[in-house]
Amino acid sequence: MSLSPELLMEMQRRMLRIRRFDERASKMVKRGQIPGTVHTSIGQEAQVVGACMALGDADYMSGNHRSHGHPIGKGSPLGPLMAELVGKADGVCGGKGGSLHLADFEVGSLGESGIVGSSIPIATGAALSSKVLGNGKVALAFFGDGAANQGCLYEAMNMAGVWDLPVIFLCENNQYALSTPAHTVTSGVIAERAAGFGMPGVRVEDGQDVLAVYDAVSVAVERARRGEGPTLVEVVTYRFNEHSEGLRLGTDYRDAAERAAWTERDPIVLFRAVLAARGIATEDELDALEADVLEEVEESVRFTDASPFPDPQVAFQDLYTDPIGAMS
Ligand SMILES: Cc1ncc(C[n+]2csc(CCOP(=O)(O)OP(=O)(O)O)c2C)c(N)n1
Ligand SMILES: [Mg+2]
Repeated sequence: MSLSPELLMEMQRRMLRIRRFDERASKMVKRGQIPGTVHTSIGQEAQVVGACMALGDADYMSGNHRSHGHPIGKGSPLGPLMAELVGKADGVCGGKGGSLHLADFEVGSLGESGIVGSSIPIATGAALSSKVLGNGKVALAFFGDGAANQGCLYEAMNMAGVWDLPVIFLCENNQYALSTPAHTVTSGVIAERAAGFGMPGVRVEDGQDVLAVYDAVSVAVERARRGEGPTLVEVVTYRFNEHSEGLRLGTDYRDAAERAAWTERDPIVLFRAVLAARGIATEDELDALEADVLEEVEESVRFTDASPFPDPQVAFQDLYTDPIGAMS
């Protein structure tokens, strides 16, 4: 697939945004500036950005507990996301959601939750609404290898298959659910489960290659857009950090040699080399991009610092919608 230099540079920019944003969030949570914990996508940026950028701006996406990167990949500005992590009034959800509940409807980010597997029915429902409304929008659900064993995935895949819904089931196989290796709890190959539901199943073996992910998801998006129905895409990747920051699960559940081999395959370093080798940007331009993104993240922290905590009076606002106007 031939992609414009601007698009390729934007992929690198968004991967860098995720990396620097998550590094900053990791520091802030350890200093007590962010309540609770955060789950970073460090190491998984290619898989996130490749999938998000294969979608159109108006398309839908739903995430999980490891989901700062998903709205960033979809183009969300960093300030309101960082402010949300800290619980400030200018956060993207008014400071009431925090790290586990970012939603930015402006970029089609329908939300995320700590309930493993919950992204799946949400995106499937969004795809059903697209089909009923005929608005041409595609929906993508991000979920992990652990979530791939939740029953709701198979209920959703069955329904999406029967109704040819424009949905993509995107399994981020980072090979562990907390400290549980996927091969000890997962029978067979996740992508091959698609066959049981009459839909294509694709396994991207090198999820550290943003273009490989982009290409695979683009095919699925085109199929959905043509009205031909869902696709299951499994992307093999690796998280570089702990399951969540400060969790201290120990390190013995992941072999040191395995970790070293994967950290060698840093998606941002790899793609920088591609951009340079293809003459898309000079080393100086790539350095400037990195400095620019660092400044964007610092600006998001200044935005957060300048924002107040929410007024207690708004605590009970926005808890429920008024779905059919029954209260009026
Ligand atoms: C329904 C449910 N079961 C269990 C948990 C506890 N839990 C939180 S994250 C997690 C592991 C998820 O692993 P995976 O789906 O592979 O995503 P990853 O963290 O690797 O991105 C578990 C079991 C939960 N939050 N929700
Ligand atoms: Mg996992």
